[in-house]
Amino acid sequence: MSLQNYAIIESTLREGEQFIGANFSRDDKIRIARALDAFGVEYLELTSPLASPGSMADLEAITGLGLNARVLTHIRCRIEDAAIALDTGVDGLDVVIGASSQLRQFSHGMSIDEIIDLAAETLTWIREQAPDIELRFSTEDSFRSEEKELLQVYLVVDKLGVVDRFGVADTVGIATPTQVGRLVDTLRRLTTADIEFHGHNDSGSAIANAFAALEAGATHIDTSVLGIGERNGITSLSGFIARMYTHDRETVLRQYRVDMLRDIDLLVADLVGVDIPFNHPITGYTAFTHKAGIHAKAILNSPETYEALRPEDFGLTRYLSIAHKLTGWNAVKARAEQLGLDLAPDQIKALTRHIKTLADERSLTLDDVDELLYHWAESGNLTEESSAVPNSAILAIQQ
Ligand code: HCA
Ligand code: CU
Repeated sequence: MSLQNYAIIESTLREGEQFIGANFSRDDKIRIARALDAFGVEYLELTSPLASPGSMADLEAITGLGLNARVLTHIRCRIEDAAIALDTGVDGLDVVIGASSQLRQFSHGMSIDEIIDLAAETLTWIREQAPDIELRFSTEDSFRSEEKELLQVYLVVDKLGVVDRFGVADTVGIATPTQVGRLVDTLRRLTTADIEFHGHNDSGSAIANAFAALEAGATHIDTSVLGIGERNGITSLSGFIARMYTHDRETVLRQYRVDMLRDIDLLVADLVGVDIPFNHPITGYTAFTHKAGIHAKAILNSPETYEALRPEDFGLTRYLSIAHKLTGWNAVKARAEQLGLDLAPDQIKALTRHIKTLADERSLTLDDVDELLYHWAESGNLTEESSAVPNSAILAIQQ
């Protein structure tokens, strides 16, 4: 059910602000918020108004934009924080408290009973003040917490009947998909609220863990653009979309403007001073490149042979790389046709062998291959042997 019906809580403006390179101005935040809203995320999560005077003003500016996305802010489990956050006009509060022994010992120093009392008091107070606000309660570091203690906290809060959603957080990025699935499943069986998953990527499992959470019945997934956040961040928006698209393309295309992803990733990459990683799902520059001759041949016949995602759905194009030793004659032929050159099949095959021999000796560019193609097309009956002597095309390659 929730694999077709989930919501994205886009946290570039909260978790993403905790990325080392992020220092968003109000204008930056508004640009990001508008872009994500146009893309179709259901929620935007923003930094707590208590973080700084500017954070409060930014939050008020964004709640005032009249976006379709619901605007949430992320606060500590304290009545003082909630009182200030409620005054900003947000649609919802994401309340968090650490429950792991590490956090209890080295962060806030509270026992489980104290955590339960504080959560009950704070959440009940918020619900009294704001009957219609969307209220989420989450525990930081859920996957290094004692499950028995964790459940004690969630069960008491659930009984209060004041929250709309529980969150679980893999704060240090160590959970496996199986562990995530198990905890989400347990919460789904024992509690009544929706379930949100927030996962860090320290061990590279953030996207898989988000999917496992949905499979087990979670309803909300936290993402950030390019995955930016503390350390190496959380589930990336493009990565999550790629994962959901390969599961159910129609739902994703109906729900989100996926053709905006590259511009959104570029916008945030630019603002935080990084490149889009070359291997980033969908938007990395190698995401739709094909190299080996065997792959190129199949791609030319039918792209889905080697593509689970269709680049055109994302407003992108595939790229066949042909200037290397692994090239194949079908790819070289396709390039000749693209250039409008008339070369016989034997010539194409001979030229392909020639390219491979050259590529064994030096790296080639597409321009080099194009020049050879033009040269062979002009010379008509050029053979491998006759082209092996220096000619203008080969000299050009040698430069
Ligand atoms: C942090 C907090 C958090 C909170 C996640 C949540 C985490 O450490 O900055 O509220 O669900 O990763 O635990 O981002
Ligand atoms: Cu986090």
